[in-house]
Amino acid sequence: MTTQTDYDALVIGAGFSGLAMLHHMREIGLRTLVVDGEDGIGGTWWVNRYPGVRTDSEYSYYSFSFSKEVREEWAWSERYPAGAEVLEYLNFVADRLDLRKDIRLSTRVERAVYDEERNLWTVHFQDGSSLTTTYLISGMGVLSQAIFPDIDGIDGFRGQKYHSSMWPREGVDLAGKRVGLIGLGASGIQVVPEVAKVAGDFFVFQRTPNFVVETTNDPVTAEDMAYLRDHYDEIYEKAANHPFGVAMEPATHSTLEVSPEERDRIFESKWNEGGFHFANECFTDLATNHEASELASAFIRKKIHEIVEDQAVADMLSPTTYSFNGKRVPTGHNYYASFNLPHVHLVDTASEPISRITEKGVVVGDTEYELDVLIFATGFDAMTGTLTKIDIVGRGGRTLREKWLEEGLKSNLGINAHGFPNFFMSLGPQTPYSNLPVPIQLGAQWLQRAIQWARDNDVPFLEATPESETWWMEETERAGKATVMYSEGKKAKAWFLGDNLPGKPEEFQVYMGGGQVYQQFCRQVEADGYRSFLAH
Ligand code: N01
Repeated sequence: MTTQTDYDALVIGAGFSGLAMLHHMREIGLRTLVVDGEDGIGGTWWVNRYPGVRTDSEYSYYSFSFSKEVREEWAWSERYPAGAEVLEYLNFVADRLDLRKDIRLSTRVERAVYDEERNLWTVHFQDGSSLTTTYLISGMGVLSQAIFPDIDGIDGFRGQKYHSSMWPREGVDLAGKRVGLIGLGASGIQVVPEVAKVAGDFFVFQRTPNFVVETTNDPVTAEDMAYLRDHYDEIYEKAANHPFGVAMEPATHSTLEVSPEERDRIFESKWNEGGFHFANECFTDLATNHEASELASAFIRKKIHEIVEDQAVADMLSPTTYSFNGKRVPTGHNYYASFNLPHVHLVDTASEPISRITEKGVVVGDTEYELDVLIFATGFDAMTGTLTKIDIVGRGGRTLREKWLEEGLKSNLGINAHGFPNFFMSLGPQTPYSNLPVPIQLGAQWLQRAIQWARDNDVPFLEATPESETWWMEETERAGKATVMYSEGKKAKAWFLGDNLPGKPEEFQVYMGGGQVYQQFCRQVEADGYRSFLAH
């Protein structure tokens, strides 16, 4: 049945996902609108403006490959582009592909309701207005729903208080101030060296140390960009075929099959290449074998003890309760060396937790650390947070939030959930753990083909079958449990399992079986005539 709607496709979110979706939906002639609650394009990169914010991936594969114009005309300036440069890139993409005219900013979605009779979605906005659309697409981001910790007295702090992902656009003057930081995931790790440069006294409250892979941030030269342009497709293919979406050489040997000397030589050379090269290029099994991961852990602990002068501080910075790859590995830019500065103080809150926050600062044990500024880099309600915060109301008046609470986290390949016809997710939960522009682009291209197929074949809606959801839930769990992220007894508490948020069920939020494997599953769905998306 065809009912007239305001739009064919409405996309929520104007970040990487929203821009890719708009371009690809337009290509098949869909009247498409992107809405975003913020007043700028960029999504994650619009809101995350904390000191030190930059990509953890290298410039050559942190971008789209689908536009020849963008590839030819855009030039990156740093190996790990800063947040402001990524934001510029996304604005460049929006201008170059003429996307802006179909993007409505400062337009926040509150509720979207599926009308079974008419087979359309009505999207309701915060200002009371609404629009109808045939296809509703979420590009709301996977790490966008910020969380503050549940610490006594948090609201009573009288100084300046910021979450890393809600950093004021005009910046914050930290010069000479007493600054505190809670949270040492990828965000906090980037904050440390930058705040250390300017703060008067800097108190870093650490509950769980991380295995940080240090790197250097060299300038990107004209020759580098010329090489990238000449090899774009090849580099993109490499990233698309890599389990984590990075254009890196796949490792060939197990950590356990080489001599200790050879192992150390490889660890050392990849450590020197920096960042994700260490995580991805040393050996095949650093993410899947505990013994292998422990050997990498020992190597990094040794590095920490070489870089950090005070060995007691080095001990504190060395993770022991889980091993390397047990949580998302952050890239460091002089992270460990920052702790050699006399005004940077590491406070261990594992042995003695933060008991409360007062008007003046943070209390650990009997000690009150008085602060002018308190930064929370305490993470997100990852993967599902944006989708469950608003009401996405499917068949029978049931929200996605209710479905996942009642049935567990279920979707077909993270693309669609049963009960929500023609509702699609870019980077939905249970999609690959990856350098994200790659699955974003591939996801938009897959959806373009799927919708085109549905229209060509008079299929009124695509909707995951219950069987496909069960299959994908089991496969996601199988793949997750095969990694060092999961092990009884020695497991990191982190967002990919949902256990960074009290009350959130422990379920793999991401697919750990590899981006290239995931893409094969997606291609198989097409080859099978989208059968697993043809419920009813
Ligand atoms: O958040 P996180 P994030 N008391 O959840 C601590 C992506 N990203 O914003 O480990 C004390 O990783 C918590 O401590 P613990 C990337 O995918 C990408 O840093 O639970 N501490 C942890 O240290 C990343 O994985 C990039 O003991 C508390 C921290 O807060 C994801 O975003 C850059 C606490 C939260 O770490 C999320 O990273 C940045 C409490 N009550 C982020 N509650 C790039 O690629 C929480 N913590 C550039």
